[in-house]
Amino acid sequence: MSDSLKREAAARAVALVEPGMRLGLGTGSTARHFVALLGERVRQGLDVVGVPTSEATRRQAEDEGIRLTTLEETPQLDLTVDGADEFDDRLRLVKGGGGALLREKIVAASSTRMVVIADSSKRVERLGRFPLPVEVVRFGLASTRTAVADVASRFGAQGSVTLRHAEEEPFVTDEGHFILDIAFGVIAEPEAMAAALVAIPGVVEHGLFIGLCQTAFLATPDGILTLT
Ligand code: ABF
Repeated sequence: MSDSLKREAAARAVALVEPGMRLGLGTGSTARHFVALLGERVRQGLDVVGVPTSEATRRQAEDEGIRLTTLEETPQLDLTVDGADEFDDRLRLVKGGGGALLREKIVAASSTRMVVIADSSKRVERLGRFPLPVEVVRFGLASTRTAVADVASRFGAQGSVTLRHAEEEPFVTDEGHFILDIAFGVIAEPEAMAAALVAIPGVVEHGLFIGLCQTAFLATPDGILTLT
């Protein structure tokens, strides 16, 4: 999907921003357009504050001149705009392909409204096409991985549970954790599986975002589609 379509979806989200808003700033190539377009409006005088969901977004927002805050200073946000790896028509999302799922989920859960911006290739009938990221603490990795694999197979995983790597080394998140990616195919019962995953002691979070997103702006070759 072309970058200009992603930018159009981002532009729809920027149009929702009002003066004084407290914003969650997402991560990824689509959210990057949102931060860039927001930066343009800020330089035209729009006064907002933002909480970035990753160090990458923090750097971009600082370069754009967007005033930043933290959830300590600003625990309640008005609007979070973020990308997704896949989503269904009930606006259940899988996120975390970029490795920022933990901060993304904390920020989304602290927001009155979450808007997803994505290209239409991310829309699926049933979740599970994209491997589900699960953020885990480093201690006890082998035990946690076994427990995650047990849950995954109970909920229909067809493939493996893989420790994510970046350039030969295990990938480490902004919060200092590892990520396990579960190859599913189809996630049979997302809600029940989410509950089973968080019940494992070494699991910090998973990439299923359920009940957090109210609106999606989808870039399609025919224009922007809004899902609510
Ligand atoms: C973040 O960036 C993630 O949760 C998701 O992994 C990814 C989507 O990126 P893109 O917009 O580049 O497809 O939102």
